Amino acid sequence: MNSTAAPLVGILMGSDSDWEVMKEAGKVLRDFNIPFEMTVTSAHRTPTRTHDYTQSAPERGIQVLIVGAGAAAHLAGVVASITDLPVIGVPLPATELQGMDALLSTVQMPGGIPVATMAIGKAGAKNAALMAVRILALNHPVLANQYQLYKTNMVNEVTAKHEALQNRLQDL
Ligand code: RP5
Repeated sequence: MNSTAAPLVGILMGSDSDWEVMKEAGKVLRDFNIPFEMTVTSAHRTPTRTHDYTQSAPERGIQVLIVGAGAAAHLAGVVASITDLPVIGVPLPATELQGMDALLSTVQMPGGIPVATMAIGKAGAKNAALMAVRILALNHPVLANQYQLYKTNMVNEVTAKHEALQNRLQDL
């Protein structure tokens, strides 16, 4: 894929304080050369901006939305209520509740408006991007091949870890 082409994925986050976690999604998309954009917008603080960004996303070529938010994290659900694009939610650990508040706010959608909710935090942000890769790969064979290679590399890494563990066992 051409990473400088028009963005296919939009990443929304409720605050700039979400950047440290949400950049993990950006890293994955960058590694797959998927063009993406990122924006800060809040369901509660900037509802009009959230509405306008989401409504204009399809006409700008966006095919998948990744939405990270912490606390009373309604952003992914609100976005999913505005658009028919697939919405992947990432609950963020922004308060003393360490993400449990955001997890429940994001995952407990009423029937009718789906949000594909990932794990809390960095693993969730990473998996959100990988889910976007899987969705886009349905119509981009090059991406499907890249994803197969990604999985092969993961298998090789685990095998290498197993072998390193055998060496450590010898030293017990
Ligand atoms: C949420 O509130 C944001 O997504 C963020 O995780 C959390 C705290 O935001 P700030 O007070 O740091 O701007 O809306």
